[in-house]
Amino acid sequence: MNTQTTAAHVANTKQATIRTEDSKLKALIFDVDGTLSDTERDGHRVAFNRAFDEYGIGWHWSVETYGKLLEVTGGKERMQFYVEKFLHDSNVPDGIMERIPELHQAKTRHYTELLSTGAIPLRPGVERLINEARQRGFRLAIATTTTPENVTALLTHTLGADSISWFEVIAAGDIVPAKKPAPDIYDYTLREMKLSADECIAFEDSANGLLSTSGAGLNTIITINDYTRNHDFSGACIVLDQMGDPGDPFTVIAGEAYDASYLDCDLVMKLHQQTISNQA
Ligand code: XBP
Ligand code: MG
Repeated sequence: MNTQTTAAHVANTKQATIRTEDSKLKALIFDVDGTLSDTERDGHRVAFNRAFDEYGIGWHWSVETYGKLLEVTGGKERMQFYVEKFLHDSNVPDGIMERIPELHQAKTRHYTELLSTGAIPLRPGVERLINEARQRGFRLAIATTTTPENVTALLTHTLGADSISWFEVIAAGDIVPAKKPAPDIYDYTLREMKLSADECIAFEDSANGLLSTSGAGLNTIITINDYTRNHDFSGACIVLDQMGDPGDPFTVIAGEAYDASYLDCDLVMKLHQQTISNQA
């Protein structure tokens, strides 16, 4: 599509509402940590520290250190990265690498306990968008690096236990060999749903997430958070500070929001149509 056609298309898209049945979009695929909920700083980080205390190994991950550790996705992989890149050999507890799986189980226990207190809510607009997508017949899935129990606990304590069944695929954790930024978890989700990448749109919060979706050929809506606001999001459909809600508008960091002030299915369909037209 040439520049003129693209401009005309964008102008049309701006005015028109796309009917669900006219959109090629069939499914919405959500990342969890940082996207559905701000889980890292006050959830995962705290749970890691509680597990370290429980095991008496004397580690403590500050908010700042944890930001650096987020370069690596996956809790077990993150602990290995910490040992290899952050500790001097003399500070490495004996046999710690072999104990990482056990330490990680303790971390998962602390994390799910934290979620059960209701301490970690969904981000603005998430519940509204999911409800609207369900009403309008979009298929839903989750593609995340975190442990499956963590997803179940988050959904149960925010949207209710029934919400687990709203997602036809919950792809999580070690289900694939390579975690994000590898595309494996999104490739797996697409295969399970028997959908092509251009029939879906993904929601992510981080550069690792975007590398993963892009590797799977998916278009991606980014909502940043404090840990990811300086990441490189080139190639995303749009970059927002949050999904927003009526009365709680988003800020557009990059991209075209078609005069919307919060992310709803109409805007999601416009963003999807715009990007698949540009790619044609
Ligand atoms: C999320 C993660 C996760 C959590 C920890 O990445 O990196 O590893 O921090 O989860 P993304 P576990 O949002 O890109 O999927 O400890 O359960 O592995
Ligand atoms: Mg994330």
